[in-house]
Order: sequence, then C-alpha cells, then structure tokens
Amino acid sequence: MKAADLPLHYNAIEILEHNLATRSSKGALFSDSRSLTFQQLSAEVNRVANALKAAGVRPGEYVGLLAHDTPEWVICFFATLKIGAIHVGINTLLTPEEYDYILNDCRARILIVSEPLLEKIEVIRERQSFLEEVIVLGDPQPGALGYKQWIDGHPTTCATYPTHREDIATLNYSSGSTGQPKGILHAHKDLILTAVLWGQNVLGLQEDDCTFALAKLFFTFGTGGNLLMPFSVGASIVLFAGSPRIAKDVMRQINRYRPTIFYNSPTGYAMTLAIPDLLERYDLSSLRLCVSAGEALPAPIWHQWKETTGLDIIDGIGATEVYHIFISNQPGHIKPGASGKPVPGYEVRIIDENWDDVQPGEIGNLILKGESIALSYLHQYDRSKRAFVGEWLFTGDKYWMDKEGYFYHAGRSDDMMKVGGIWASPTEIESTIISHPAVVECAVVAKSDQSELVKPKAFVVLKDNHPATPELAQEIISFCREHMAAYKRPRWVEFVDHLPKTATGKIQRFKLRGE
Ligand code: 3UK
Repeated sequence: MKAADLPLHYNAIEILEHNLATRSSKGALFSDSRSLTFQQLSAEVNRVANALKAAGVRPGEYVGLLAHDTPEWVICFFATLKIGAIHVGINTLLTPEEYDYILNDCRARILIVSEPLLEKIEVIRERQSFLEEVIVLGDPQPGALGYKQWIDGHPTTCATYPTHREDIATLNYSSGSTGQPKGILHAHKDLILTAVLWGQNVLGLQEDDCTFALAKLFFTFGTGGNLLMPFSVGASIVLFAGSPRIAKDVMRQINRYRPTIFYNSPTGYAMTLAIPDLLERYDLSSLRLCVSAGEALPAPIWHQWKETTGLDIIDGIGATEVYHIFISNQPGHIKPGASGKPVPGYEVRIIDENWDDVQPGEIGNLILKGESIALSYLHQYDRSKRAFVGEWLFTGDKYWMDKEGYFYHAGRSDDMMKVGGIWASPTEIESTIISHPAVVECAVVAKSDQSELVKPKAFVVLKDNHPATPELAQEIISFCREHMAAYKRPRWVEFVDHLPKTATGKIQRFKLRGE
C-alpha cells in the first residue's frame, strides 16, 4: 500500500468506522470497567466529538490526553481525529515538570485526564498559559469537569471533518539524551499505512483476532498494535488500565478475555517467566502469537518463552518517528536475537560515516525511508535537521546484518537506554542521584542483567564524611525510586573515588561501560 492509494481527503476515523457497515454489533473493546461494540463505541466517539466542538475546538488544534488505558482513552482519541483536531498522547509516567513543558510546547487548550493523574497537573496548573479546560475521567473536581457531565446531552452523530491525508493527526513526545522531550507529528495517512504494512502484511492480523498489549496506548507501539491495527481488520482489543509490572494482574486479563495476540516488552516477558508455576496458574491457551518491541529481545528469553509456553515471539524494531515497526521477524520466519528483516514498504540501510553501505557483519548506523515517517519534530529545528535528512531518517541505532539479510541491534549512538521498553536518560538519573546529600557526583551507564536486559548502573563519588556501605547504596536506590519513575532507578550502585573525564570535563561513559 502507498499513501497515494488513499483518497486525498482521508480521516483515520475510517479505521474505526469502516467496521459499522458489516460488524456494528461485534465487541470492539473489552475492559474491566466496560465493554463496547463498534456501534456503541462510535456513538460515544460522536458525543465526545460534539462536546469538543462545543468547547470551541477547531480543526488543527491540539487536544491533550493524559490517561490510563480505558475505553475513554479510545473514545477521546477517535473523537479528536474525527473533528480534524490533533491528538496529543501523553505518557502517564512523567513528572509534573515534563507535563508543564509538553502542555506549553503544544499549547493544548483542553486536556483530558484520568482521575488518579489529575494531581500531577494541579501542581503545575497555575503555570499554564494556554490550558483552559480540564476534563477528568471520573468524578468532577474543583477546576475540572467530569467526563459524564461533559458529554451529557450531546448527539450521537457527528460529521467527519474532511482532513487531507497529510494533515497531522497525532503528536507523541519521546525523550532525548539531553534537553526536553521531542514532539513527533504524524499524519492521518501514517496510521493506516503502518496498520497495513506491518499489522496486516507482516503480523497477519485477522478479523477473529483479539489483541492485548502491555505497551500503553500513549505509546505509538500501543496505539498502533492494540487499537489501529486490530480495528483496521475488524478485530477486537482488550484494554488493561493497571500496571504492566504486576504480572499476576496481567495474566488474569488473559484468563478473562482470552486474547489471541499479546504485545509486551522484553522485560515484561522476563518478568512473566519468573512467575512460579506460570502455566498451572494461568491459561495462555487462547494466544496464537506474541510480539516484542521497545528494546532488543535477547535470544535466551525468546527460547525460554517458547519452551515454557510453546509460543513464538515476533521481535520488531519500531520508533515513534516511524509510528510503528519497520524491521521485523515474521510468523514462520524468526531468528531469535535478531530484529528481523526490513518490512516491505520501508527501505533500510546500514551506513558508515561517509554514507557508504557497510559489509554484512559490520556495524554501522541504521537509516531508513518510508511513507509513514514523520516530517519533523515540533519546535525543534536543529534536532529535526539532524534526524530527518532528505528522504532518510537517522534512528540513532547501531545495527549489523547477517548474510541472510537479518538485522541485529548493536546499541545506540547516544547514551540513551531503553529500560523495560521505555526511555531512560542517564542525565536525568544522574541529576536525581546528585541531589542526594551524600553524593558529590555520579555517572549512569547501561548494564545488562542476568537476562541480558539493559538496566541503569550508577558510579557514585561520595562526600568525604560518608562511608561507602551497602546500606548507603540501597538508600540511594530508594531515593531514586521516590524522586523519579521507579523503572529509572539504578539497579547497581558502585562507589568510586573519581569519574573518568575528558580534558574538557565530559564524563567518558564508554570507559565506565568497559568498552
Ligand atoms: C529502540 C529497539 C532493539 C531503538 C516503538 C515499536 O520503541 C518504540 O519507539 P520509541 O520512539 O523508541 C525507538 C527506539 O527504541 N527499539 C525499539 N524496538 C526495538 N531496539 N530492538 C527492538 N525490537 O533504539 C529505537 O530507535 O520509544 C516500538 C512500535 C512503535 C514504537 N514507537
């Protein structure tokens, strides 16, 4: 499929609404709070679309969504697209300071928030110059309208705004090694293109599938894999609002809703394998296929999962800049430890510093081109120029290819790391550790654990009067847990007398990594 195959005026609401003609009474989504057919879902999308219009939202305007994976997430997402506005999918794990930056950067006038997340917005509310209205998914609060009251009385029909297929539909923020997160803009065409190129053509989603993802919907891995791709073929989805870290809650969802496709991160698979008597306690027999992305899936985890459950995991590398997966294994064609082969529709190269292709077996920089790639970052001229070079996207990943054309991840060219499939920036972790009263300075690097999964390790220089004890190491780890998203805490703390530095005082993290 090419973008030019779409009508010039295409709105990605079609991905939901094409189901109304032939399967309107089929279950579209299942969740612990409520389950909805395609018809019920579309009707409520229209009510929210009308409520957004009544609140003065115009086509092209940003609408913020900071919410857990509930039916309302899906409804507000499609309603925003339907009226030609731009959905801002906001990560639920960030700090109030990061929300402050994002809301000012995109100038959302309306923000829809899950009730438990509202307090993180309240503390920065006064600093918002653009935010006018907050809708809470729950009971009304001082300064925030309740969702039910907000949509009450609005009609269940609404005309679709005739967006151009290249009009922007979504904005997602992704972290960088330094500086603020980067807002990545995607057009309506990108959402359906990735659904067809990977979801249908590579993964082979079918109408009778039911997908379940631990990648949350605010992450394009989740929006694509657990919403757009299944709906594009009339398949159903399971939504799970809880934490992916509580493996037994996750397994209970699988028991209850019997999905056929399971998306998870490598860390999630490793955690599931650690559940004692997994198969005696949980029934995984509904699953036909598993998917892993976000970070590299180590071959040992692939084999253990296969031995324990009998199921294949499809590993594929995706990026928010591309919207979804662009190099992937394929059912029946899997090499454990590899990211797979380029997804048809994308052209992928591994190049050296002179833009020449490297030989098979040699490591180089991964670049790619394809029609679902974003055009730029929002309000980031320099970073955009560096990443989007002509037709090519610089991923920042190091890769090599074997003689059969399979691609293997070999790390990143910046210091960023993926922990449990989500970005962790060494500088953010370092600045938290430095705020501990016993610490002079520190450096954080990626280190592999016993499952070959990457986790942060901190090298710490202590103030003179603090002895380097295991208790203090534990205390620093707990301190990080309290002051950042818990997944970013270092798993190891090593005390050192000084850090290796360049003549200009830049920390040489490669020396600490042992390279
Ligand atoms: C890394 C991987 C090795 C790699 C994503 C699927 O992860 C996604 O998007 P992000 O923008 O991060 C992109 C970066 O993450 N990565 C992702 N998958 C793999 N490294 N093997 C993998 N399988 O560094 C890449 O550049 O957060 C993944 C679908 C949609 C997505 N947005």
